[in-house]
Amino acid sequence: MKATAFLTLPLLCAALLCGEGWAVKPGDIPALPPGQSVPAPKPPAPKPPEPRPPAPKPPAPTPPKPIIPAPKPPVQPSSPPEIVPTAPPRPQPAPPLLPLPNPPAPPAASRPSDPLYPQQWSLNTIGMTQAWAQTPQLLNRLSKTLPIPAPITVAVLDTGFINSPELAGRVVNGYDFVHDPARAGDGDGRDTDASGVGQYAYHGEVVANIIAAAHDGQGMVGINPTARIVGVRVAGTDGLIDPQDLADGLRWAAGMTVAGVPGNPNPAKVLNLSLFADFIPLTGCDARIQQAIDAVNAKGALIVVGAANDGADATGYSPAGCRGVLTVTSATQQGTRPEYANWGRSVGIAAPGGETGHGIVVSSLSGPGGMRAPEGTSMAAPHVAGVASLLLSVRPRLTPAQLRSLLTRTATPFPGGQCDPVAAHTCGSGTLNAAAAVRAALASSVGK
Ligand SMILES: [Ca+2]
Ligand SMILES: [Ca+2]
Repeated sequence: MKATAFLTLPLLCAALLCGEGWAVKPGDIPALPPGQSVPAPKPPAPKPPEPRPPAPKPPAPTPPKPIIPAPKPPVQPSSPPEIVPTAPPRPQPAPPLLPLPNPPAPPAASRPSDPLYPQQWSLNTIGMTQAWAQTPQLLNRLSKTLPIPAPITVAVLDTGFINSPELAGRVVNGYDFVHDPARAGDGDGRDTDASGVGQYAYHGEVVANIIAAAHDGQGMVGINPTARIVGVRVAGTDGLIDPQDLADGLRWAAGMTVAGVPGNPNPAKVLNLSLFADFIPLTGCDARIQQAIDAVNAKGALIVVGAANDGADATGYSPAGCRGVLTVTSATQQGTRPEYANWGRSVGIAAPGGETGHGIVVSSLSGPGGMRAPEGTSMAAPHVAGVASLLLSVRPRLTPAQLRSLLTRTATPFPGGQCDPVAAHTCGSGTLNAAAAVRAALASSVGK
């Protein structure tokens, strides 16, 4: 393994930015799959002040609701019942002057019936209901009542591909870039099967679900339920990321050539990186990663990056401290910086990332009861990536720079103008505001 790999040794969760608190609710330590132990990710290294799950207790997945609701007829289109105009009883011949009983109906799916939705507080925080209401053509896609926009492809560079039912038919097994067989856990180095392996495989799954989970009356809802996900594996079973694997994965995800690797038939317009590599010492952006970022930007794809969970300046991290990425830190529901969240001038925007006892509720095949509630900047970044994909759905020609601008200038200001009492601990321009971002995009023809 190359020298840089040593730099990626600390905690897995550090590399993956998962903050480790995957069971967020008080007293809710989920039972791990057999043979696993609670991710006590951190070896020696400088352990971030990350919030730890409360004392272990038997799995009592807080969510009152079952994840997988009563069996539904298999092929039921997820179109919201309300929307799909149940053939309105023919309007009378004479156009009534009085408004019809049902007003111009808020777009059907803007109020999903998925059982975890009421617990997905982060979606309210960023104004998703209002954002969806402005994009009815997306949510009505399955009902075929409106023109179908071309789906936007988002690459999730992470622990790999998981065939989540939330992404049925919209998730692609990308490529396994983990070159080191000793860390890959699948018996070889790079190969065409990007399937997640090991106890951290869920990480890429939940990130993808935050971005694109179906509004199908089951589990959770995603930010852009029409997006397509390409699962690109860059993290080993140890959860760590080798800089060269990441650099190659970045290029491939955007559709560029990587020696020895078949081309990506599904080039992405948005890349989500809830991770970092090369972080000890924190010397700043790795040159290989910066070059890959520059190439991806030139190709016209936006790179969204988690700021990491060390409660430190994100500038030293790769890729959080690199040029040309949109670095996302976590904000609480109140718009303040959770202790674990990195900060500083390289951070462009904040988004909900969860806190101890108040995590980001997600569907997860391997989670207790089919759900988890992790926290960390790993969860904040995909909120931004999801909204970016929504913006591209309505304005497909927006450039990475235009997307960054739209997202940051429409953000909700922090209370009192600061996310943290310490002035230097900045969190970007504010907290992600999906409703305002979509409104601004639709108000302009830029990128149309
Ligand atoms: Ca492999
Ligand atoms: Ca769902």
